[in-house]
Amino acid sequence: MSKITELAAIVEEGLIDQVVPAVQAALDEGHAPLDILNEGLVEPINVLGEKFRDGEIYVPELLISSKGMKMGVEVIKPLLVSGDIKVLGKCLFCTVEGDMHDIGKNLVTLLCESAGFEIVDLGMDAPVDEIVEAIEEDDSIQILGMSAMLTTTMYAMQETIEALEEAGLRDKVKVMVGGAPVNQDFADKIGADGFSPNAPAAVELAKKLLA
Ligand code: B1M
Repeated sequence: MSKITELAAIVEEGLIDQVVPAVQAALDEGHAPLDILNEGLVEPINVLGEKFRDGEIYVPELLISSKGMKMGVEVIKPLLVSGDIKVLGKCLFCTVEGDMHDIGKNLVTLLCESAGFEIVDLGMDAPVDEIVEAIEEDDSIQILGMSAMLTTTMYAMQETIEALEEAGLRDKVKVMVGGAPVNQDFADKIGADGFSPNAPAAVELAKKLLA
């Protein structure tokens, strides 16, 4: 069994004390940091997502494994983010109001940062007013990226775009959206500038929006 497979099993089983040594073991075995991230840390969360949907596991198991994944990402992060890359632009990222899912948003943030974007991260459950205020106060922000994972919270993206319009700030930033319930049709409907289905595609979209 490869060290990445072992890591994935550790994250899935929620054995969080073993995550950091297992990430190190996968690195020592010669695996690329991005492969360790995708196959060893994100994939087990996807597997758990299906088990959660099917009622095989509950919120506490998800929380423990999510925590384990984050611990692993902290080890990988410095290896993905190089110190001497050209700054491509500045993005404000958040998960929208009422939504506590930040794993996907953190991955998008991590990959955009490692591609060369400067990031302001408002975290999860970000109130509309706080987003608008942050954009108003920082002239260098060029992209607003919003993540939503619940069908009930995705409409906060629309509210945010409307609030930006009301504040006369809509033309100041490009707006990109993502998250499991979001798709291109929804992005078009709410007047976003772009949608991406995953983190690597989000990096390409951010580059395209600023081209
Ligand atoms: Co929640 N949850 N959850 N949950 N949870 C889902 C989303 C759900 C689909 C599970 C299910 O029922 N099958 C369901 C939503 C149903 C719906 O709305 N239709 C659900 C539910 C119901 C809930 C609660 C209501 C459960 C409860 O309390 N009864 C509750 C809500 C809390 C709240 O937000 N107010 C809740 C809580 C939680 C935890 C806290 C336990 C935990 C989150 C921990 C955390 O994030 N810190 C959690 C988790 C882990 C999930 C699942 C299992 C996994 C989500 C995840 O992290 N996936 C999820 C089921 C699923 O999606 N399979 C589920 C891995 C991640 C890498 O993928 O986030 O999709 P994802 O991100 C991708 C893309 O979407 C995209 O790129 C990312 C990387 O490739 N992307 C972007 C994301 N944001 C982007 C932004 C961009 C571009 C691309 O541009 C800006």
